[in-house]
This record gives sequence, C-alpha cells and structure tokens, in this order.
Amino acid sequence: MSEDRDLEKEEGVAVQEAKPKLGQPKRYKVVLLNDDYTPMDFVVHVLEYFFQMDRPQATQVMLQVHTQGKGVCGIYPRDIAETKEEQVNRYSRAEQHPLMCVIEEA
Ligand code: TYC
Repeated sequence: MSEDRDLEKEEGVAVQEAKPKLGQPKRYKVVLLNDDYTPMDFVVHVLEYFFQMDRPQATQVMLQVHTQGKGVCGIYPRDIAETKEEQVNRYSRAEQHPLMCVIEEA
C-alpha cells in the first residue's frame, strides 16, 4: 500500500486500490410445500425437530402450508439452508412421505 503510494509519487504511476467487495452474504428461506398425502403430525414433527419450533408455532406453520400452499420454516445463510433442505427431504423420503422442502433467495 505505502509502496504503491511511493510508486505514484516517484514514477507518476496511478495505482487504484482494490475496493473491498464483501457485501452482506445472501440469505435463503427454507420453505415447505403442501401436498395431499403427508400427515399433519409428521409436518409438525419436522418443524419441531429440524427448525426448533415449539408445538404451537409448528402447528401454525403447518396450517399455513396446508391452507396457502407453502410456508417459511426459517431464513439462513446458503450452506445452512441447503443442509436443512437436504435433511428434511432425506428424512421425509426415508419415512415414505412426499413432503417437499425447497430453498428460495430471501
Ligand atoms: N395437506 C396435508 C394433509 O392434508 C398436510 C400437509 C401440511 C402436508 C403441510 C404438507 O407441508 C405440508 N394431510
């Protein structure tokens, strides 16, 4: 840096400082989608287990998904959102339910 400045003075060379380009990292919504087959109590269990919701909160989000078609489980940095999405989908498939979890840019 100070060497760059010396260079500017001594040799007439303009040196552009690199702008720090770290913005705020993007955040991602983890979203559950409705379907006709997954039992409501399984969805409530998923919301409690993977998203640390209490029973009333999990029930509210489950009903939001059931009536509106989708609902937000949480908002996270990309790697955490992707991990939650995979864990929920793997678990739902292992339990033979069609429940779908997806991520969306927040
Ligand atoms: N619609 C499902 C039912 O009537 C319940 C359900 C809720 C399924 C939320 C998925 O993400 C979901 N059994």
